[in-house]
Amino acid sequence: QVNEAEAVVFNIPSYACQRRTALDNHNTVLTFVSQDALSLLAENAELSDEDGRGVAFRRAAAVLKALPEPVTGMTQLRGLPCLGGHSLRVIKDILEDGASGEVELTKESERFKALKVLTGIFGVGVKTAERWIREQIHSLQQLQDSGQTLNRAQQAGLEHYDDLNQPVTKAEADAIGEIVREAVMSVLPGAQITVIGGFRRGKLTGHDVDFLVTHPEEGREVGLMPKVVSWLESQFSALQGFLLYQKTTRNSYLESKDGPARPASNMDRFERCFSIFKLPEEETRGTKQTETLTENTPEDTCSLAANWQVKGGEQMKPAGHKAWRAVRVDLVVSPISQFAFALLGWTGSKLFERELRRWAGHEKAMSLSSHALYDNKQSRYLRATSEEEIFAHLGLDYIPPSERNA
Ligand code: DCP
Ligand code: MG
Repeated sequence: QVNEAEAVVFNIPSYACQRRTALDNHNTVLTFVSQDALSLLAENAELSDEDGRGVAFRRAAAVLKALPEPVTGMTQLRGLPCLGGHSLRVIKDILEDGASGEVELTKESERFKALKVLTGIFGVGVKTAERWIREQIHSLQQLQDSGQTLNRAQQAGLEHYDDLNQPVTKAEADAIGEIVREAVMSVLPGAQITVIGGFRRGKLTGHDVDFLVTHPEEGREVGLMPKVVSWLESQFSALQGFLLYQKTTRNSYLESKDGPARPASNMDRFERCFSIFKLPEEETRGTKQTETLTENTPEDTCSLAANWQVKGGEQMKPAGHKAWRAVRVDLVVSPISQFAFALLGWTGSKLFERELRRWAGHEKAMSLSSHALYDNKQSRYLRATSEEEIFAHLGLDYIPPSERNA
């Protein structure tokens, strides 16, 4: 029994919101492989509408990320939370053989590949993808040939498929941030804009860019989004970003029937805009190219003419190369009274958020949403004006955004 106890090398708490998970985890060599493996199995479960299994794999992957050093043998994993039999089998295979047969089979399965391709289209969820697969649609080409009716979001998603599946860089996120700031400030001076999601956690790339907008005076933020959208849509100059697609949903918090004891778990009711931005490329990498081009003599320019197109007499791009790229951008508007909850709820990671809500419910008899925190024992809402206060209400040590990368 003493040996058993000694075998527990790592001691980490069971909820991801009790742990610090940096982007750059200490456990890169071996667990990096198994982590990808577990994340892939999680993704496969989520794509198969098996959310329970998905979460189990996500939790297991997050435990590996939080370990202070690389795993070298299975005995080190004894006593760790969230590692079920299935996850342990996968890790064991990788430690012993360098790969997991199950993961390799999943990766290669036609169904998984088709689900990934089809749900990779903005506006297409698992249900739609499954329906298409039942109709023998496995690829974008087959989808186009099938004559399926696509909604506006899916049409935009298909049209900009390559751009939207290419990770957004930090530089691009910053450039989008400048455009959003200008738009918001033009229509509501004094508003505050905060980057949320993965970029707030310090990620260097993301699948989209997320922003939270508020105003220090409660109520001034009402109806902001349509004005921001109009401003963005009215900017058609080559140097300004504008919207390729947008869908705005208004704030429905007050009229919702969620009730304090059951706030909608991860659905929130803020005014929100799902959009696809048209980001001019010179916003992020133009300076360098312009410098090179201006150094060119007219003869150089002419000799390049076969491969380069002169546009408007000043812009030069490879022939057929567009001067912009499509980027997914999410805008959320929160009243200042709910700002701390919105900020915490929208910074992620998704698993960290899920674990915060599970901790609140199971360990503290509280209900946490992106709008509020309700104490079921005291039957009252707990106010907070900062994320630190919310962690304190929940009896958790404060974890900064950069360490919420569970
Ligand atoms: N979120 C939420 N409710 C939603 C959508 C998102 O609470 N309906 C939260 C959880 C996410 C964060 O907002 O962590 C941002 O969502 P993203 O899907 O953009 O996730 P990330 O920004 O973390 O990752 P990525 O880099 O892929 O964009
Ligand atoms: Mg994001």
